[in-house]
Amino acid sequence: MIDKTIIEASNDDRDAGLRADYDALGEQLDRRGIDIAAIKAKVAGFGIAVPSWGVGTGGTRFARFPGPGEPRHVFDKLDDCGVIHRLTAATPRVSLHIPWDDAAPADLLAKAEETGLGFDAMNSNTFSDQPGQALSYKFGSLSHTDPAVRAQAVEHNLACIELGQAIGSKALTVWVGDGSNFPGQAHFARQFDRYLDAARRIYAGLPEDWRLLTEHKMYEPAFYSTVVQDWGTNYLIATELGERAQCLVDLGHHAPNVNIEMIVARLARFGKLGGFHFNDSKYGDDDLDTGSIDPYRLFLVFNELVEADGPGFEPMHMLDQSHNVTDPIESLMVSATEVQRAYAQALLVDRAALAGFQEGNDALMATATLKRAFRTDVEPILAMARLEAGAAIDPVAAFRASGYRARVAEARPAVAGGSGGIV
Ligand SMILES: [Mn+2]
Repeated sequence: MIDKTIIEASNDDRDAGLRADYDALGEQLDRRGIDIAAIKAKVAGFGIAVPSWGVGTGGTRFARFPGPGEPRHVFDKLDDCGVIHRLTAATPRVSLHIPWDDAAPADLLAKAEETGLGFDAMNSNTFSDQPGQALSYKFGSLSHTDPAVRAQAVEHNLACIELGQAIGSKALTVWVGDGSNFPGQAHFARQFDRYLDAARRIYAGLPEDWRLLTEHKMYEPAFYSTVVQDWGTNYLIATELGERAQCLVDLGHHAPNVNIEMIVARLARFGKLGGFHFNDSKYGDDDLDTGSIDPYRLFLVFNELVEADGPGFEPMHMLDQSHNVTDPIESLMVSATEVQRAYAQALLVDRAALAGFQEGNDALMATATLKRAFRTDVEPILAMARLEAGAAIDPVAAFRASGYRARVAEARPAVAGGSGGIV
């Protein structure tokens, strides 16, 4: 995939500079009572899952402009995901989407072994119709008025669990597009009751060591009302279903300016924070690259995660974004790094000082305490963690030097643009 000598040559050019920067940062942190090696060890152990659908070029409902070497199937996708992990050492797992990635478990496991990857949460799809499907999801899936459609959607989710079990996954993520486009179209209470009833049947099929993560989204594809529209409804679902049901927070699935870090703190406090889909946005569910618009918000989310950390607190972390104008591999590498950066910055927060300022109502110093951590350039920590793991100091530079994209473009025929983005 990526020749070892390419990474080594790329790192040789940057090694001395990195060590000087790392030592300087280490001295600075030492004066603040922080052990840089401890932070680096935590960053090195922090993995972010890559979505299989993220390595293909995304799009909007207007158009899609594919790049060269688009993955043709799940095995090409795993190759690309393997490259991302090889160069960043930050993305050890892939999240599959069924039926897009459906394949024989033995073949998936063999490819995972070859690419050095494992499998994260399984994702079901009842928001679009598949070829040969008996009943349509046009008017909903788990909350559909027709019990036969609901049964079909439940069966699909159970099949996702079955495949996931065979490949070592431990969670099922469910997002439905169910909702309504007109006032009066759906009866809110009855529709939600139908959803809960169907979700209970999925939960009943969940293995003991699995979690069911439900993902809320404010709007789209339903534009008047959405069945699982916000964290409040999501919390109700997780509470109704049981202990192994938790909420998944996709950063893009909220109204603009919503205080997501506070939602994170609330869900964490009550044991219902199951995981994340990281991305960034300016206006809505933009699915822009993580940290590209508001890195401070990402940091504030991680500040709450570090604050809530303790025994049994194990939210899952995955990227979920659409790469419309960049090479998806490059975007995913940069985004995984941005997640690690926010985590490292959050680890630098002086929590004792912050608690003191909070108790003393010193708003200015409390916020300055956060800003001090956020302003610290932790890049040498991230880069050193990569170097020590045999990955690249500069993943994008090494990727471009490798010629991987041009190589796979020869093997993978160009695909037509078409329409249809990624949700
Ligand atoms: Mn998502």
